[in-house]
Amino acid sequence: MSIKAVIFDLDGVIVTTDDCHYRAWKAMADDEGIYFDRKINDRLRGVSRMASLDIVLERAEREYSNEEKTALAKKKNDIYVSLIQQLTEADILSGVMENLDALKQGGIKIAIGSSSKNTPIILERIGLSTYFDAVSDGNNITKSKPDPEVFVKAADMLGIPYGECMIVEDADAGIEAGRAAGMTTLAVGNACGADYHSPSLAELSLLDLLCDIR
Ligand code: B16
Ligand code: MG
Repeated sequence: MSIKAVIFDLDGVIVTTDDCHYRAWKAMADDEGIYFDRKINDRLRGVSRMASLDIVLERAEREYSNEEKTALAKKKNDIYVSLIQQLTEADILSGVMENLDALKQGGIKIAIGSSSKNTPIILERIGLSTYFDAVSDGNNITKSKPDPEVFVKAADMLGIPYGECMIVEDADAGIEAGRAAGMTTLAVGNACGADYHSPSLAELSLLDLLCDIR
């Protein structure tokens, strides 16, 4: 098998936190009188908190100072963190645990590669804090997806060459990041530009796919 490790995005691939992000941004935008909908929210997938805020503020009727932006990002995050306290193992997406267990049994390393600074809270809430071989997230990177940094750091933690890693993503920015890292890419859902696509992990045996890739 030429792929030795699979690096998973978190929001939208492992767990259903994407709706919590939407509700938190929507509450913040409504308070400011800024138009925000699910189509705009889709542009925030995989994008860092501050870069996401800049996208939300495209619809604002005035300029915001850096201090105001920091306060708005904190306000959104406070709402988001309160929402994700409700997460449980039941919020792990369908097909995820079956695939993760099979990869582990097949000797494939597994890691998280997420832009989110809230990754440790989310993994703790869903009972997977110690499950992955490596966790690379928004707390150990300086550049967000589509920069490859988060995936490169995950591969370095695992000690696996980039060309022997596959990334699994739900966001265009994440697929771009994986490609920039020289990794094989699998898109779940609507993300574009990947080597492989699947509607979700419930429809796919990742281990079988890796065996097919020579
Ligand atoms: P936070 P992922 C990303 O996570 C989300 O898709 C994106 O919507 C969010 O803005 C970003 O994390 C930062 O999250 O505000 O919690 O640090 O998809 O890369 O797992
Ligand atoms: Mg995602």
